[in-house]
Amino acid sequence: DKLPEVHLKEWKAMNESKAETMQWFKDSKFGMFIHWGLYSIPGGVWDGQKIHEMRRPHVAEWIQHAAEVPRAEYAQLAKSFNPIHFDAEAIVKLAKAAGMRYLVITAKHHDGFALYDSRVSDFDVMDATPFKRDIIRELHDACKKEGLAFGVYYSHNIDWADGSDCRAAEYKEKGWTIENQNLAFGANTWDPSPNTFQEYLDNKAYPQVKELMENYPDMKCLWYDMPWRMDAEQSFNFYKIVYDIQPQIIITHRIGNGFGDYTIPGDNKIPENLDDLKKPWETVGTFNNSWGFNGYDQDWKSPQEILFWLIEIVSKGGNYMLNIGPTGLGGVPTESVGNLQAVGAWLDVNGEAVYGTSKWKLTKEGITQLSMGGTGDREKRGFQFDFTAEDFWFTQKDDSLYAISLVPAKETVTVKSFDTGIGKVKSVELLGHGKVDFSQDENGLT
Ligand code: FHN
Repeated sequence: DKLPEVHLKEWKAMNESKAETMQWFKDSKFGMFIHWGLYSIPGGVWDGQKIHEMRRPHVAEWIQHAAEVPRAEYAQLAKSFNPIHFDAEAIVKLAKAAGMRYLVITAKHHDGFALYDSRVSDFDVMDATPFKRDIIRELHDACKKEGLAFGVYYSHNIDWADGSDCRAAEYKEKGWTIENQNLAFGANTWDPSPNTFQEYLDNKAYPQVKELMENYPDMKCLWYDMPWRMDAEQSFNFYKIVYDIQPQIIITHRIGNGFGDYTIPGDNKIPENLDDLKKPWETVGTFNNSWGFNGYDQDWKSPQEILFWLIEIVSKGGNYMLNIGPTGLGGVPTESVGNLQAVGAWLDVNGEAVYGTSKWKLTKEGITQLSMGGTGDREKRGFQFDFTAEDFWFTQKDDSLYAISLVPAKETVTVKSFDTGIGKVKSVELLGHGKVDFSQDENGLT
């Protein structure tokens, strides 16, 4: 309702071209998110100070903001960006081994640095670094070769190098401060760029998104983030640029102003009230407590915890996109590698109960673990693996119902929700094992 009628009509028509990708998205369930950029070099520490000792959010890709690093000083990092361990194919193979069906990487994060060859900015991997390899191209091509779906993240609003910082004067006038994060969240007020916001959009953000669309064909999704300060016209433009070149791409609702094809309930957030979610959705999650590489954070999610997040989300009908943060040298932290492989081994056996499923009338039985949220705040995660073999999550597909347990059963188990009320069960199979004997009565399926 904030848009002229003509845009609304156009937008609705645009949605129609996305049906196939939308179905692909709903079936895929598990993806890899990659936050990688110049901030991966300091890895959460600036001048000996840890990001947790600075202001929130305590995530390493926010180091420039947290330490109020002047733009020119931060840009110096590019000179030492030489990630010799980066191997696009190895990353793509890791995602596949983990059972992930798609990959989304930060083409440009809030620091404004592009991981690809941009004609409209010198602050990119080709012009500003000794590495001079187009990271987006390499990952795009490796995904194509390996048959993994590909998408990019683009910070359309916040750009500490050239962009949203320019509104500092406006914030000051309104009495907003950096501490009042709801209002001035993400603004570069310490060393504002001379651009106006419109100049940034016209000369950098819109052209860069266009370049991404032209240079990397057959993408599945575009991950816009943090729409604060976008007006409806601007959000619509970001939507249209993508549509005009790659109409099949689906877009996160974080584009702003109600546009977007799918919803992100929150970072590390599993939604409670599913009725609020009008669109297909995806929870994105950190592996430890940061998106960008944090050299001192060893709080890695175990394979069990990752499976908990995945199954809890899938039972509610959503997708889980789990993040890795490669180091400044391009390597993937060992814990991420090992834990992802373990998750993949579980999915090799049990994937049928995950991919291509939808939510059943009940999401789970016996499980008391509550949903959780919070990035950078371990205390809010509060995960404990205290499930039993009779705690189940449910999914469904065609005429099959799936009961998923994360604890192997030693002898018999009863799924109470599969009592005679659901109709007569014809056969029961233990995935990875084959048919098993069962009985069904008013107390459940045993
Ligand atoms: O500020 C960013 C953050 O660095 C990270 O990219 C996450 C991922 O969803 N999104 C933003 C906060 O919502």
